[in-house]
Amino acid sequence: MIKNLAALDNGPVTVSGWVDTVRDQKKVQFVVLRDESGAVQLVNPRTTDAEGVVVADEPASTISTLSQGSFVTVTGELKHDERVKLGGIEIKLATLEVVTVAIPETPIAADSSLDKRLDWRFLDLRQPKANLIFRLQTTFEHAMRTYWIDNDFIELHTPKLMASASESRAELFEVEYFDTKAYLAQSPQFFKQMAQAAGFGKIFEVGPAFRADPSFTSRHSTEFTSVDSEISWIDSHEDVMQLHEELLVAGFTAVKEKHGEEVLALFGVEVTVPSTPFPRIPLAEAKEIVKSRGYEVPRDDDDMDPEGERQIAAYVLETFGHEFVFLTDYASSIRPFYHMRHENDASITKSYDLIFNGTEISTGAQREHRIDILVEQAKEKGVDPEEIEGYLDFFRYGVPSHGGFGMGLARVLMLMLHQASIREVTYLFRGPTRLEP
Ligand code: AMO
Repeated sequence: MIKNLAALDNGPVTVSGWVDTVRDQKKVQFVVLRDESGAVQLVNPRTTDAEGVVVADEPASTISTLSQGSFVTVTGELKHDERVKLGGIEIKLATLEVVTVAIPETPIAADSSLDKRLDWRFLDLRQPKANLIFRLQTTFEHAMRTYWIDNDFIELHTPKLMASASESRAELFEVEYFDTKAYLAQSPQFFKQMAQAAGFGKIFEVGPAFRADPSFTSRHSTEFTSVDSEISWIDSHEDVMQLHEELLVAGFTAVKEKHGEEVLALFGVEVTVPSTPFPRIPLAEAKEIVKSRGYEVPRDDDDMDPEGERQIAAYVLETFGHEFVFLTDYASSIRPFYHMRHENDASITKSYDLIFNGTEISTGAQREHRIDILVEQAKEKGVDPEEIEGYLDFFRYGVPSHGGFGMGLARVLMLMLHQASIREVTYLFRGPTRLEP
């Protein structure tokens, strides 16, 4: 790989990569060769005859015809030279083999529309910024996984084909399943709770989730990677929030250490490891705060709308200097039946949404584990207990107090890197009109 060349001594090398630029000068040719690890300058002094006239020999003739993006393998002499701007090394060419000639007309350019770039995603992903996004994602996931494993969590892989909905029926993908119907999992919700009935205690899953959401917002996709965790023996949703904080601190610390400088250089963004505890504000109070800032909340009895989320985030940043805020105690009327309600006020739930840089990245809650109350809450929400018999059975055999959260991985990356759309940070985006590539 190109990045390993810097550590080698002067001498013969072989390297492959994509042609980035060609400077075809009279006496010398320069080629910048790139791979995912970096770039190196190739130099080819032209051969001249006795009268000083340039001779058309190899590899000079081939270099003159190279199109950008062609994939080549070269051999030559590596030389360390501080004067070379690109990494202080260059390769004096001996041979150049063209493996693939790129089609000269590149279908996308830096100013192409996002949609066009997504059509040609494999070319789009060659940009160093895109490459960094997915290396960063790997680091972030790895750090979370290390946290879970160090803390004795069990990793689950739950089925994505289900017999019933786990969240709102409105966003459900139905698929033919032999002579019956199946649904794509919107969340591992029921299965991660089942693990508590099974006595697993602490679990996590990073896997796909599907939502038949027809909207074209910058933060929704029809398939996304959901980061889920669920724990038993909790006193309240406060325990879930603490787990969530520790996990994010682990993830952000690793990202800052490994990629902080690159993120600053390529995205102009400083990665900040959040301090704990994150601010916590009950939803009703948050609405009063944004109203006092002059923002008209569309509905008092509904979720915080996207502009409200931005307003409360701005308030939290100004007041506490924090990029995260837990909005807690959502009204029971706008939460799923499985959220536990407060003992002294059943109109509010022991739940939260986590807002990061002005957008929701997660929902979490303590779950209702008492079967009678759970059935009542399901009926009240219009969920037919017969349809979720299998789920309700968990609670007929005793489940400890428990809670957990689901977090959209791409949302975290989008907000961490100040990207305008989830499409930029999703390897292959899926939306209402996009099923390819
Ligand atoms: P919720 O429906 O709020 O909660 O989803 C949890 C988180 O998943 C992400 N998310 C999405 N990301 C991209 N595109 C979408 N269409 C999309 N929908 C959701 C968001 C969101 O905050 N079962 C509960 C979680 C729990 O209580 O454990 C659930 O799914 O980041």
